[in-house]
Amino acid sequence: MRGIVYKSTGTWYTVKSEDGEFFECRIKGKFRIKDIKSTNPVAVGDKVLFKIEQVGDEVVGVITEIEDRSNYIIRKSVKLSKQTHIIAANIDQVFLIVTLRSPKTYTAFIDRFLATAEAYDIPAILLFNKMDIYGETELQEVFELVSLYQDIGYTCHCISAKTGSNIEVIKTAMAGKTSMFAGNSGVGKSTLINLISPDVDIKTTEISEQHLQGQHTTTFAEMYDLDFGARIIDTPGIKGFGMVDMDPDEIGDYFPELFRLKSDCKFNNCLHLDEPNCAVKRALENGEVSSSRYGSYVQMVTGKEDTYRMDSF
Ligand SMILES: Nc1nc2c(ncn2[C@@H]2O[C@H](COP(=O)(O)OP(=O)(O)OP(=O)(O)O)[C@@H](O)[C@H]2O)c(=O)[nH]1
Ligand SMILES: [Mg+2]
Ligand SMILES: [Zn+2]
Repeated sequence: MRGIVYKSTGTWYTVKSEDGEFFECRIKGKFRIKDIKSTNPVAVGDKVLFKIEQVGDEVVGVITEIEDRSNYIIRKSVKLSKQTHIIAANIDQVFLIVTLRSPKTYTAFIDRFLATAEAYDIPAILLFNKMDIYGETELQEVFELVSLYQDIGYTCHCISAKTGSNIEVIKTAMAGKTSMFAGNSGVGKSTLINLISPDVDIKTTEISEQHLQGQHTTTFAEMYDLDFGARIIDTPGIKGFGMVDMDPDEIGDYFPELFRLKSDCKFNNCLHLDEPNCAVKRALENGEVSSSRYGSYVQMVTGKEDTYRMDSF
């Protein structure tokens, strides 16, 4: 039988078959996934083959095979450990919820998130939430950000999870797909999910991870079916995606507007910092590349994200 993993505890996996029936499954044998040392071979979102076995009086599912993943997100299981934990796989899109106030979402956070999504190969969509509370200056700022990120190629929507404004657009974008929601604490993830699908009770980040800072305990994601034919993956305790280690020379590839300019730089390994005849620096000077984006890029390349990483991104 063929199915998708909706939940995992590390030993048991809840798999939904193509007929829509849920089975509690175990894994048989060893699964090796190329290039990654993972503490868990099967993750939420995985497409699997499984069979039903009779063990005594009990009927249990046994996962026998995992299909190739289109993408997956990981996090280190313990700080500094080489072992990684796969949080979820086969994600069609991720929505980053952004607010200008209560709380303020900084462009450094947005840019790091978007770069990580690029590295993971997951399409990202920006949702500017709490549109109902902004004054004129803030609205102006939202529109500038929308224009900035749309020009780069990201889809943006302005919404209010409180008034329901523009929510249909998001439901349409989600239909038939597996989505994730991310964003700082308080931006409205739970409110939005409750609005979209009132009968799904998702617990998002209720436990403060403060005391666990830097430790990164195992996080289990869970997938939910929404009534309009969408799937949503919830990853408690993660406001972004887990972590990816990026080499300084690949970070530029995850900023689409910088990547497009790279071939015009004098050096093909240009980091766009102090190299001569750099197309990115030129574009920055004439305003074609935004200074906030460039600033985020430099921050990431020069490794100033270490404190940020501690911040359970
Ligand atoms: N005015 C206004 N308030 C909102 C909107 N969306 C959410 N809120 C409020 O913002 C607060 C935080 O919303 P939550 O949905 O709990 O935020 P969250 O992103 O789930 O936060 P964590 O679970 O801590 O990660 C709540 O008081 C919501 O009522 C909105 O569009 N407009
Ligand atoms: Mg929440
Ligand atoms: Zn350059």
